Amino acid sequence: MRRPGPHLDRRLFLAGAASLPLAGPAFAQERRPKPDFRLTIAPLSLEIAPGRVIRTVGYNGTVPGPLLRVRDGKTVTIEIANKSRGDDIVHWHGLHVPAEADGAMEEGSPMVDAGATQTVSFVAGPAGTRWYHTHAMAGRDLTKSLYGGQYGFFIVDPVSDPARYDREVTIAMHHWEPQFVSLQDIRKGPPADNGMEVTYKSASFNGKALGHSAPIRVKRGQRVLFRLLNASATADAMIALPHHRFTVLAMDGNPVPNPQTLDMLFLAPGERIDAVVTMDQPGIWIMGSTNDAERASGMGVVIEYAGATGAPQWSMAPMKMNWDYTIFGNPAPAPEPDARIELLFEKIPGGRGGFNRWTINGKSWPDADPIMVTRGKRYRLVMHNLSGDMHPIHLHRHSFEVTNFLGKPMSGLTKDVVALPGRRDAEIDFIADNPGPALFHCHMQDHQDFGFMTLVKYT
Ligand SMILES: [Cu+2]
Repeated sequence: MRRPGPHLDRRLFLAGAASLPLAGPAFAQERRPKPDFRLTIAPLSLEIAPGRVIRTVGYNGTVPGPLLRVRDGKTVTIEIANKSRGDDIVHWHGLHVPAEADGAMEEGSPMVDAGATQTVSFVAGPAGTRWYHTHAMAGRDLTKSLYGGQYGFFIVDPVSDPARYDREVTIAMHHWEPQFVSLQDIRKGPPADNGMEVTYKSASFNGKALGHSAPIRVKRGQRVLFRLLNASATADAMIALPHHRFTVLAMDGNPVPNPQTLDMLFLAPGERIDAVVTMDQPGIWIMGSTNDAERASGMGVVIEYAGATGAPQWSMAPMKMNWDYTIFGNPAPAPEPDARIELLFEKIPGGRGGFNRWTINGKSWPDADPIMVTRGKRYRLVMHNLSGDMHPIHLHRHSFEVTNFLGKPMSGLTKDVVALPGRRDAEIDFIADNPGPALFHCHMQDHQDFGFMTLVKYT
């Protein structure tokens, strides 16, 4: 009896070796192109202030994650390595990408399993301040999804940019150390049946609490473009820079028809504002939340003029501002849509210690009725917020035009998140121009996780 010995082994080996030259070119073709960007999802310790360490998860060891920047129309390839303990997914917020690449499991994009690597490729666009963030679910786990540090800017540069500014500063705002509280404990006289809400102990601009990052150093006369992003899971932001004014050029990355110059800016979770500030008040200033307690918890950054000395100043009389999108658009009504779709948003109170649920036309995700559309048609979503809470409404893979805000018709303002105040109505139009399922949801992490979500589906 012959035993299969080294001889046979060598033959097998040689056969394998002999085939290598043939397999070589095919193998080379199968190799993935070198990615333009690599994102590694991994746990990290973020020191927002000396001794104040947040244990969280982020991209490439930083919070925010790296700035990804590409030219409009370029095909971009991104390799995502998930070195965290949980399955995750990265969403390209505001980009018009196919459903498979969008980073939303509800649309059928694949999760990045814990320990796995995934390569995603898409054509970048439209131009503007976009961002990327985890689209995992958090539910009751306040360490997950956007409660943590998985967010970053994704800037798509226009093919030609008339740059009306001297320099650019990106600021991603975030709130940290979330905790569930009963609304009954933080406010007086709310309905007793309301469920848990989320509050935060600390906040940051670009991952650092106010006073603990290098100041933004400016020179007199400089025009600074701030690209602001509210990357908070659930908290809105009202921002000011005392004695300076913001000229709003773009919202959610899209140029506004009527740039406005304002003392304060409001950003709901998910929203971006591009605003230019002319630096004409030498000194050392705090740019930050208009809410004193929130600023004290870290929400701000120091702006320092060259040659100025002294402590950073915050000098602003408390102001109330009703944020109104209509001033950035045109008063003329938008063209009539092909169809109007009525959407009612309601809260099912969770009761003390419970969780509120959210419904769209009476149903929560995953039972909510899809919004059915036909390619090429223009749809108007007529939204009625029957709850007392503000909802930043977001549509994936499409932009929309705000066509009515709080009863006022308007046109020309293109966004991908619209903050709909409690017990008010708004209308948004979109062209069904990107077939495949597209997620429509509230950007409040706790609202979307508890039912406030449905899909736009193409017939
Ligand atoms: Cu909401």
